[in-house]
Amino acid sequence: MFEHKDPDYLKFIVSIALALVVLVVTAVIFDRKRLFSAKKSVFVISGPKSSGKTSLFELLTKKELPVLTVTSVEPNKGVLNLGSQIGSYEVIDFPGNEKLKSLYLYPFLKQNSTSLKGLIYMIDASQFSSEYCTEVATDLIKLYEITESVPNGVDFQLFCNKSDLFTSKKWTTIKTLLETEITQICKRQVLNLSQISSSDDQSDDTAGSLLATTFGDGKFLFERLDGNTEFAQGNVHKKSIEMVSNWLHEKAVN
Ligand SMILES: Nc1nc2c(ncn2[C@@H]2O[C@H](COP(=O)(O)OP(=O)(O)OP(=O)(O)O)[C@@H](O)[C@H]2O)c(=O)[nH]1
Ligand SMILES: [Mg+2]
Repeated sequence: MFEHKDPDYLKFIVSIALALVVLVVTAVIFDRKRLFSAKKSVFVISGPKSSGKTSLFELLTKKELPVLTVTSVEPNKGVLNLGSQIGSYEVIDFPGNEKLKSLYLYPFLKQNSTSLKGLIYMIDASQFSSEYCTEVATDLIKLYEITESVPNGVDFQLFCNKSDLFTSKKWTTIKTLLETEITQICKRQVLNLSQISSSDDQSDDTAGSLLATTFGDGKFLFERLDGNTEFAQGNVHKKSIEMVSNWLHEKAVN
């Protein structure tokens, strides 16, 4: 009797063992997938000096305005709590100083561009002179060269801060001025590169080719970027940041 049952018993043991092996292999594959698919969990705050980045960072992370801010000399990291249903995200406020951006911001973006939920770019709308416009346009080109190199790019919100000051420009005006300025800068870059490449075949034309894709009828348009760039305005001083909060919620759930 036992001689007839043994093979069945063995088959049963082998099936169980096989099922276990399949389970373990699936678990390993699933974990590897999780390891390699970057979790988008960081919001970055960037922009020119004194535009209000640290003030916004404190308001978002501590729900209150700082009594006094000084020029940041290193990034501020904090937790952005978007409620129990959405969860928490890391938020980093980078200093606006040019040298500090090269030290902290650009390397961070290059290493973490796939884990970025979005980037809030703060502008002081009350100081938007032609020099300030050139500074912002140049800075945005540098950022887009990094963020547009990842699939689907990175979403930006260009927050025009300090709307409480009577000299501040509307976001619609700022958007038009920036598109014109970025067009001019890119055209100059493309021209310079074509002059260099005619004398030096080894020249690198990534900046020109990347931004050339965002031109329509010879003009740069924010809408043509892979990442979505939205404009908003308000003022951190009076805690008028609904447009930032709405954008953060929208990006977090998507
Ligand atoms: N009027 C007005 N002032 C603001 C507003 N937001 C920030 N400020 C002031 O702008 C100044 C600079 O603010 P910060 O938050 O330190 O600016 P930042 O962008 O972090 O500057 P850096 O760290 O140097 O890059 C401070 O004196 C703030 O009080 C605003 O909405 N309206
Ligand atoms: Mg600061």
